[in-house]
Amino acid sequence: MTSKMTINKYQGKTKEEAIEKAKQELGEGAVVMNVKEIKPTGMFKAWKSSVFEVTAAREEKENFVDPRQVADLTAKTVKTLNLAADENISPKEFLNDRTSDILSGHLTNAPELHAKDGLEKRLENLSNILEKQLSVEESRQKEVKEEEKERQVVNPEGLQFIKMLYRTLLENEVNEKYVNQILDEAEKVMHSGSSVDAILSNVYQKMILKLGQPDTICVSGKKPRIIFFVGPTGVGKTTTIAKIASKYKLEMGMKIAFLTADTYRIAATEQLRVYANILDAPMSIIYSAEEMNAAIERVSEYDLIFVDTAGFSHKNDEQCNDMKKMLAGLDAAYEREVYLVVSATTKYKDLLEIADRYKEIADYKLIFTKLDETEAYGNIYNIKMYSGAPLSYMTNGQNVPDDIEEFNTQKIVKQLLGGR
Ligand SMILES: Nc1nc2c(ncn2[C@@H]2O[C@H](COP(=O)(O)OP(=O)(O)OP(=O)(O)O)[C@@H](O)[C@H]2O)c(=O)[nH]1
Ligand SMILES: [Mg+2]
Repeated sequence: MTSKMTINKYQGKTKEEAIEKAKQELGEGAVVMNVKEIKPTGMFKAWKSSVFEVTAAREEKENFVDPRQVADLTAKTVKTLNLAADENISPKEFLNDRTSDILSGHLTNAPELHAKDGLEKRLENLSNILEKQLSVEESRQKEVKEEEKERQVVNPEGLQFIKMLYRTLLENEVNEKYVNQILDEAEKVMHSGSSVDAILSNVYQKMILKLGQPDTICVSGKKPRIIFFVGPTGVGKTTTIAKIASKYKLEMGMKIAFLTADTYRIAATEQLRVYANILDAPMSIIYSAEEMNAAIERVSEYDLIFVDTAGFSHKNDEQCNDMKKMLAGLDAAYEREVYLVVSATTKYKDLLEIADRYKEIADYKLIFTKLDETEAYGNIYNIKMYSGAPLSYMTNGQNVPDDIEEFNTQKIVKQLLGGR
């Protein structure tokens, strides 16, 4: 599973311009690690504008990890850790510590708290750490000879730190197999001289790469673009449509229209109607794929057509089939995107089933809602890893249109690692 990583910095007048440059050089698989605004300095700073510097990376291997392979990996972790044994901390103790501390609730003793403060500070300062590590690692790579690499031993301080990261990730409900995978990969590139900062920046980079670059609505393609929102009941599909549609209409001046296939519940269509009226956008109610195509035909000169659907339980076969038919019935001339909307508060096991169920319907991108209702974002990581689907948006409240942003990978990874 080891892989080569290319990492570089790119500047632009805007964040988007810098990311574009990164994509040109690193390819579409480029992932943004960090965005820094460089404020002008010097005598004429008032006349100069900021420059945006983006640190982007690309890993030369597929992002998607088959969950079945992860099980193997977890088993392998034991072996890797044996190699990383240190005289002061035997690998066995270390491994046991990883889990037993959690189980026995020894999470909040004083030194641990102190260490956590340090972790939070480090995460706040992460862009500097990343930069420093970039140059340190470059020069080290040249120094370290191959056979030396094989004898890598992590120092006790490093091991303690890894243990703390392990606990923090578990506390944030990242599934244990993924936690092991992350730390296992990080341990492979560690050596006796690895500082705590080096470990942190390595783990951070690994996680960002795994989550991949967010993929939101494509507005440069053919018009009209049909955007479907599917997902379980009550997760926030209709609200999220209203938020996204508002942004495209009000901030980008696009022509938008709504369709709703949510005809199962009384008054379900009324909710979308209210938003359609506010945004002065046409809305049609559709009962079949034929009606959908006819309705799209009527607004075919529009940029984006948002399709709201009825939430249904992943256990409901009939509704699942109806949805499959509806999506499959879309006239092939139209370009479509499908977003699976899920709540960050849903239980891990249910999310796995939901991810599988909706895969039968279509390839989707993921939207996570209700981030304001939980502290533990581990499921975001878990479901991304399990489904391999791109991340797109995240929402954090009921306010339309404000409580939404493009998926902020850096922010989420920092939180998962114990930042605020
Ligand atoms: N706290 C919080 N509430 C949200 C968020 N997004 C949506 N909601 C609320 O969740 C509830 C359900 O939202 P809807 O948009 O109706 O959900 P839906 O998925 O369309 O529901 P159905 O159509 O019944 O399947 C509403 O009270 C929303 O205000 C969010 O990000 N945070
Ligand atoms: Mg709805």
